Amino acid sequence: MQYKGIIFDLDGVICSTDEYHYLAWKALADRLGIPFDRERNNLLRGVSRMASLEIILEKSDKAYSDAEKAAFAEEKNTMYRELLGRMSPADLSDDIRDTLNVLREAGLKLAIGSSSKNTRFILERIGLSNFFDAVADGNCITHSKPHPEVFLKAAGMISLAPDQCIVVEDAHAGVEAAVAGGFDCAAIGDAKDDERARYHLSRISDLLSDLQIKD
Ligand code: B16
Ligand code: MG
Repeated sequence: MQYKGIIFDLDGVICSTDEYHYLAWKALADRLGIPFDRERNNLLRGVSRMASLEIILEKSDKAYSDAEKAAFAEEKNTMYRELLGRMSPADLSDDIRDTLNVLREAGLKLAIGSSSKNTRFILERIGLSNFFDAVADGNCITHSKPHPEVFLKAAGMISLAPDQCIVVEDAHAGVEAAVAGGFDCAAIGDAKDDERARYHLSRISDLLSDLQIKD
């Protein structure tokens, strides 16, 4: 097997916090009278908090100051964290848990590469605080996906080159980031059919057969 490490996106790959992002952004958009639906929410996948807010405000006919925008982002994040607080290890699917364990037993280095500044909190909620060999997240980058910075950071943390790792992503912006960084990508969920990805997963455990780790 050509890979020595796997870098997982978090939201939409390891857990379904993407629905909580939607509910929190939707509450803010409704309060401001801005049209927002699940289709528009898909544009926010993998994108940083402030860049997500800018996409939502594109549909507003009002101009807001930087201070107002910062307050909106804070308001959304407070609602989002309240929803995250309800998560528990039961929110980790059997498919993800079993796959992670098989990959670990196969000797692969496992890392997280997420745009989210709430990554540590989420990992704690789902009982994976101490599972990964490295966590690169929104707190340690200056450029959000589709820039490859977060994946390059994660690869550096596990001392591997991009061509020794595969990135698992659910966002088109994340697939773009992986490819731009020189990584092979396995796409799942919203980005499953993205042609830039080398593998197309219906579920995470497909990774085991695609990488010939387990039939
Ligand atoms: P936060 P990922 C991304 O996480 C989400 O997909 C994206 O919707 C969100 O805006 C971004 O994190 C920032 O999240 O507000 O928690 O810092 O998919 O890269 O794991
Ligand atoms: Mg994601």
